[in-house]
Amino acid sequence: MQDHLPEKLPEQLKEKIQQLEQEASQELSSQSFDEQRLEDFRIRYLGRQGKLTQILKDIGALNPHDRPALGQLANTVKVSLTQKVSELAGALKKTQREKTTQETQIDATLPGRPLPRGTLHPLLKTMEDIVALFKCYGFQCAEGPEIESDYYNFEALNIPKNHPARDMQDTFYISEDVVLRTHTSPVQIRVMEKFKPPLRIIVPGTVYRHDADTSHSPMFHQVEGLLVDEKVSFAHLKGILTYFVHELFSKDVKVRFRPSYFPFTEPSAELDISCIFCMGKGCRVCKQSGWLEVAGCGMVHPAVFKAVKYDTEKLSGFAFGMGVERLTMLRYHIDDIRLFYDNDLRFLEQFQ
Ligand code: 2U9
Repeated sequence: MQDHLPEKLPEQLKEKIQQLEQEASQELSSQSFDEQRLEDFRIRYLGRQGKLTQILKDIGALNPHDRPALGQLANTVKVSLTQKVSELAGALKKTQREKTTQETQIDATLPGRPLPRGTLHPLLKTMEDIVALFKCYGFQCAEGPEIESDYYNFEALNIPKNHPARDMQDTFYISEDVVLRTHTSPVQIRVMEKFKPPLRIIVPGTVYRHDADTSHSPMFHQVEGLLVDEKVSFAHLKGILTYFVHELFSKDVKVRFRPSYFPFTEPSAELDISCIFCMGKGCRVCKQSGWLEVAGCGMVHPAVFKAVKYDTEKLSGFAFGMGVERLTMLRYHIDDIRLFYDNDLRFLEQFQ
């Protein structure tokens, strides 16, 4: 009967099973397991090619007489090992779960982390402050396109064909008839075309001129204003702008209106304020003059009213314009216009 193994094998197999049990138990208790090592262990002993599976196969080849006792022994070891592996796997899973919970658990007793607060860009802050002041005097805010037709940017504003402002050197042309607006004044034209007087509008916006140095940028910002009604005089213009300067800077600041020229206003003036750095005594900022230029202004030119079909006999109005960069540089003592556009947080965070 060559099906069965020789007679001395049962004893050897029994020893082998006992040895295997000892070896496996020792390995289980002496090593630290992670999921992968435990799986390797399981495969090594209990897998299809595992040591214990091999022994079970050998038992199958024994004399039927020897099989039950050894079979039982091997099965007891198998059940015990399987149970130990599954217990260890459960324990590993539990530790992993606890670790994850600890890592993700929210400690509600911890003080909250402060969120970094954003701030308005200093230019936007100045624009909003100016607009807010004029709203107090009954002005309404208006806005319009940055890409404009030659008509709205120049023609309707009494800027003739040969005027230097139209020069390629000063204006960004998109095509022969289309420009990047050089001032926000086209918005006032559009508003006048749409609405009848009385009118009080304040117009903040971005404008473009071919210019760049420490005090000029090709893209900059303006706030312009327009008031149209019957019997509006230069005295009203002086009154409102003086009031505005006192609010934006201080009541101690003096104002003066110096004759000037703009194609869209007549008469025209520059608005100067006493130097806020030297109180009018003369310094580097005011170039020893004691005065700072802050805005241009004047009475709306009749040619502009004609362009929008307003009755020049009955109506009059005043207009003004100011550069937001210049005013902001004066307000916060900034000496280089490029700081506004660098987006350097060390600069911007100073305006909390
Ligand atoms: C209409 C009629 C008149 C707006 C005006 C100025 C004078 C002026 C400059 C200030 C500094 C531009 O940013 S700056 O370089 N502006 O001096 N602007 S009067 O006059 C208008 C506007 C619209 C319909």
